Amino acid sequence: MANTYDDQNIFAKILRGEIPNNTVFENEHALAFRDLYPQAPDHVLVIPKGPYVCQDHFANAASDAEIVGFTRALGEVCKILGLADDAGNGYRCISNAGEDGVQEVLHLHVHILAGRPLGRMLQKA
Ligand code: DGP
Repeated sequence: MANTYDDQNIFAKILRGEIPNNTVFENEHALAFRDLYPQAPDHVLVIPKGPYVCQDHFANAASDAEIVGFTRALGEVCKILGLADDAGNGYRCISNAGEDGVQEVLHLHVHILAGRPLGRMLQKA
């Protein structure tokens, strides 16, 4: 999978302020906002501000500061949603990549889903 970043993707437009979003949290390296098509009562997307296509691209190419900032943002969103430190009933993080992962937006994003029983991790295709 080529990690060629297209800056016309929808999340790049959100980062540039060209499209509105429902922001939950923001720091220097990451933005978290509510998914437009929520699949659970809480469905937040956390994205890095840098041009990374997917999780492996980010993990291999981002700076340490970006990785820390992004990871801290995940933690802050869990706090904001009342999920951190064993509060709440748990949650699931999903990061889809590529064709088999059925990634629709080619800018790295981690889905945080919570607020209802989420079922088994995978269904048979
Ligand atoms: P994925 O299949 O993992 O690439 O998920 C992409 C998600 O992005 C999907 O759950 C719907 C969400 N999404 C698509 N367009 C927009 C948008 O313009 N705003 C927001 N907030 N979410 C969007």
